[in-house]
Amino acid sequence: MPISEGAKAWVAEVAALTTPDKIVWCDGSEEERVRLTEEAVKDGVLIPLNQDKMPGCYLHRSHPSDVARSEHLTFICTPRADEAGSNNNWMAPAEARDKAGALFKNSMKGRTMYVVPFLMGPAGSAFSKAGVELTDSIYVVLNMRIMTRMGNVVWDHLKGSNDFTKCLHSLGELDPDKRYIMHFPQDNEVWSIGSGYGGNALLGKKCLALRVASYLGRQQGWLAEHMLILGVQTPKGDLHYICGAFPSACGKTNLAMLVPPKEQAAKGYKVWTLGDDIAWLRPGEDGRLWAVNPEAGFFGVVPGTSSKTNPNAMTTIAKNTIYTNVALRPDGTVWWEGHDDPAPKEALDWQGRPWTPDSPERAAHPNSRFTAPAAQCPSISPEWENPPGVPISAILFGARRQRVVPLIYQALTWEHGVFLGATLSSETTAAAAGKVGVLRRDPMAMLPFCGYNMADYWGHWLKLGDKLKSPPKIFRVNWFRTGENGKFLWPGYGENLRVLQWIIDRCEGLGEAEKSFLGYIPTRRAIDRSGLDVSDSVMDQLLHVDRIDWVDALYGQSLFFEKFGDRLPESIREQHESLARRVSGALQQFE
Ligand code: OXD
Ligand code: MN
Repeated sequence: MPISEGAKAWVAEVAALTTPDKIVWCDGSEEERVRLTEEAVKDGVLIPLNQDKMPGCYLHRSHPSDVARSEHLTFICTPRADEAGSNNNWMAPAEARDKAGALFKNSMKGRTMYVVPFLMGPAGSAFSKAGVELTDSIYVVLNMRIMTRMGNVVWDHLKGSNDFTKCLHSLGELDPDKRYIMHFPQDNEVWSIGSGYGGNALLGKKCLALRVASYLGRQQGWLAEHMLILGVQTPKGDLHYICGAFPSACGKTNLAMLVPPKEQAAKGYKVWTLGDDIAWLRPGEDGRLWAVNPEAGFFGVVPGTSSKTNPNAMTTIAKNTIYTNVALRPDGTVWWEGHDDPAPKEALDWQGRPWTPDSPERAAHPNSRFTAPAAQCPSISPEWENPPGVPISAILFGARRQRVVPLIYQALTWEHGVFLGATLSSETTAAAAGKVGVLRRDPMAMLPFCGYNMADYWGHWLKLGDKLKSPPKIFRVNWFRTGENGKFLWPGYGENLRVLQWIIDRCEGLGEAEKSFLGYIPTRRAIDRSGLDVSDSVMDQLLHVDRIDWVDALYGQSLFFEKFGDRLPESIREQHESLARRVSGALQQFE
């Protein structure tokens, strides 16, 4: 199919602004991958790893100040500020275009501008969205090749139409003071300058597939969510698909690639991976909710990944993977904190400086990443590129909470489930710039990614539920609860399947539960602990809910909801009040 005329005109317009020396139209071919990789190696952007031990793998070292998403420099530029809401930084579109436009002027002088057509979603799916990224970063091009369906497939998909998201990116000066990530959702356009970091620069991911897509989804009756998608095959052979929203770096990739523990595998449980970060959700004609993963690769956090925590990821990243900001061993292989191998006697750290186990700093950056093709994952589901997606039985909202939140509980209704999502809060991680370990509200794990007013977003969730004859059941999970000694109470990783089993039981109308003021909580024996060293008393601690803690939590929720004023949907307010009544009822029972 010929290249869309709109793309040609836009490329000419951007070239006039950014004045690159050369323009390269990417076609997605293997020959192109080889050529661009060679160029990246020649320019020092990629360092080839040991090709015998890690075929097709490369290391990239970023600028030391460009290692995470820059949320404070990320803007939603809708015509009115209230459309973006207090959850977003807002800038008027004209001002944003002026500010960023001044930085884009001549920003590609002396550089090549790559035209990267890409598809979010499987080829041939009516739900897929096309984008074109113009970038002066060869690292971005090679990552986009893994993370999206990149190349001529897009012109075939578009069939001459100009219905694509315009994604303009330049490394600029890689200066945090000259960095902006601007979204113009009403124009289906994104501008990003001054950063090469994945979440800021691979514009198909957070910018298109979450911020712009969430805005479009509201107009078109669907949801773009920060969710993994997995399938659990039960011993009976039934398949249940589950979506899970967790804030960045809270284990979505590990859960998505879960390997059943021995006991569960022997019983016949199997887990399939469909996606680890983003799900697009639509009501199907059958009244169920259907999910598609718009991405084609995984951009995962490296530290902590090992054969114990995520064996499927270890296999996935053994070849054809770009590593960013990990340590380099003398034999040309990579290492990070939490790797299977013990710390090397000597290595180069993520900035290329000599490192030994006595060095005061970490060898790999805490937000170092792998970019790997999803198709390489041993547990990839045969359904992962299914054009209509897969039907969802359950939705999980999870976050990192050392206290207060039990291992698992089930929402009473869809509305209550939306409330659980809206009140999600988590201790912060290294995936975004800022302090680690601070509690922050992160509704549906979408705080940094919702492209419009969060109150309207909750309203959209509620409305969408009305369209579902068989809505997924909604659960809150917390793998991160700690005991008095500060250690995690729940073993996590593969053992999380035991919690998924209860979830599936509940979806099938089984699974023992008690109704508490929070929702349905499993009875102590409802979670299968066969072969697992978790005592009754630890299980009780994991499932315990403390009323006083929840009086406190209710207060925090009120303060948060106040920020949304009259826009807060009535039903969310009612859920909050009804939780308050249940908590105070529970308190009175004990007085
Ligand atoms: C990611 C993130 O990279 O959420 O997925 O930061
Ligand atoms: Mn993410």
